[in-house]
Amino acid sequence: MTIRFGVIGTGAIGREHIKRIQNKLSGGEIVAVTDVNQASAKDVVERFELDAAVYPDDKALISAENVDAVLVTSWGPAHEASVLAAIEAGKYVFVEKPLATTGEGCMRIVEAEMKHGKRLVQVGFMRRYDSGYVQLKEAIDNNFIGEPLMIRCAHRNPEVGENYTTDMAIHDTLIHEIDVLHWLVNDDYKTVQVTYPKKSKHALEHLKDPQIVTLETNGGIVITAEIFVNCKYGYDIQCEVIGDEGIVSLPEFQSISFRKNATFGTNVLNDWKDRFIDAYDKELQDFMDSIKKTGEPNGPTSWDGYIAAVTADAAIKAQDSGEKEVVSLVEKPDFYNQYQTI
Ligand code: NAI
Ligand code: ISE
Repeated sequence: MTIRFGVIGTGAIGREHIKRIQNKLSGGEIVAVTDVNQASAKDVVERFELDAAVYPDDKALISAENVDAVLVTSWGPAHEASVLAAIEAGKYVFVEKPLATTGEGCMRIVEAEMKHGKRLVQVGFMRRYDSGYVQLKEAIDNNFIGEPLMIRCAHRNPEVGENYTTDMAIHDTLIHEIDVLHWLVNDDYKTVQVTYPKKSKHALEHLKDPQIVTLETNGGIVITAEIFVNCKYGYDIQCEVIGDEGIVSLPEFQSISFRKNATFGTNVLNDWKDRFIDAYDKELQDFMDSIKKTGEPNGPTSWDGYIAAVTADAAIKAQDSGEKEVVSLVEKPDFYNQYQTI
């Protein structure tokens, strides 16, 4: 059985996912595409030589009979409407982060999925598939460092465009840490606070950069996450978990080291597309394999998307207030307790 995908949003990551489904992974094909920029959708079909129809909008694509699964790779604010329409039509959905841009939006998706009666949605929190984070999780779960007490991490991009705003540091960038860190330590967040160090001279006038986000979990773990999206030197993801018996750190991206011109060095990547390339492959392969095997996806759920969005909402509030803001989640519905996601 081949899973026939319809793609909503043929920008940067839409194109990456189309290429991997079409040329690299097994069991899927692209049969439909749409984009508010129709020229982009047509360009993708020609450029990648797809045997795919171009639809005028998401609704038309979702209702196409030959579309089994919808890949939502449009801008974050457009995700909710497409995901809800896909659930309504009973189609599988792989949606890039964020599931929706607010906790309320994610809750509407959670409710629609529960009403449908079985899982249809997987959220693109690909770090859970990254071998470095998987090794960290194994070490923590096996008590290798005792009880985790603190986590220090950094999410650095070389630069961002002028459309990138201060709140995007949370719902577009930090959202990856928000998801992966509570999964790492099997805990939920209690509070969040944001502080602003001295501003980088490379940040545009409207953007506060860098930012330091402090998260506290219900179990008392304190996490400090630096978000620095104009760091200039490269794309760099750091994570160190400090326990009462030792410390574990995320492995660096694998690269040759070199000795040259009186320097000992190693390369740093420049682009998110390369840093988690294996994880993107694995998450989509798992989505297809799991649907074929069990009839449902296996990766991060709508509930995971909800947790991330509620935490992001509190962090955005904390950006303005400067105070410690409470992260208040509703009780997890039984529907999602039955799923042992990765
Ligand atoms: P992009 O701007 O390159 O592409 C988005 C595309 O969606 C554009 O072509 C735009 O015209 C189209 N679009 C917007 N609204 C639409 C709608 N209602 N219907 C159809 N098409 C629509 O953005 P990019 O970087 O590809 O990001 C897309 C999504 O993927 C975002 O949610 C972003 O957060 C996420 N993302 C995830 C990454 C990851 O590491 N998992 C990395 C980069 C992006
Ligand atoms: C982008 O949308 C991503 O998801 C990247 O992983 C992240 O590093 C970047 O800051 C976001 O804008």
